[in-house]
Amino acid sequence: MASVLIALGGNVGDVRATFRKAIAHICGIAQGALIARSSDYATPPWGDEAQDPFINACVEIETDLDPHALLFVLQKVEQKFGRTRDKERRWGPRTIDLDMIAYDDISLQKPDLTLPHPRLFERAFVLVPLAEIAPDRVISGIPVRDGLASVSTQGIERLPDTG
Ligand code: PH2
Ligand code: MG
Ligand code: MG
Repeated sequence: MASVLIALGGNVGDVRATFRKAIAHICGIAQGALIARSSDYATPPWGDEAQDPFINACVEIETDLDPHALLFVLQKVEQKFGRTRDKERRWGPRTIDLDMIAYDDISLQKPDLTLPHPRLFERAFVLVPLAEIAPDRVISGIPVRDGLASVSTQGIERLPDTG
């Protein structure tokens, strides 16, 4: 089984409910096991500031699917929960975005998938939830906790558990 880290983000609709359902779907379709799930965080919009705040979280799953098969699953789940890529602007509002951050220690540069995620260490909204579940994981030679220490986490707030 491969250990895969996935970042979740969204700012349209009941994002926390969407996350719960999406995680269950991912594990079901990918015949994966949910190993860890971070808290949900409210995060200031990055890239395009003229939009609502996002909610972000990260999960670790184990799966036998290869990276491209898992990418296909993530895209299917995004669509199921209302993602409409053709109508979106870059960095703009979305119901759910599912990004593969790391797949074991695999490095991959394909037009549709780069592993590890190339912009991970610029994004506090990924590093904060990721450091909650995988602080010691080394990605692109950098421990996640060190990556987190080198970004500003201003405006990011952990949301209370919904039970
Ligand atoms: N996703 C984006 C653009 N900006 N900002 C935050 N805080 N969180 C996101 O997940 C996010 C974003 C497009 O994928
Ligand atoms: Mg993204
Ligand atoms: Mg994405």
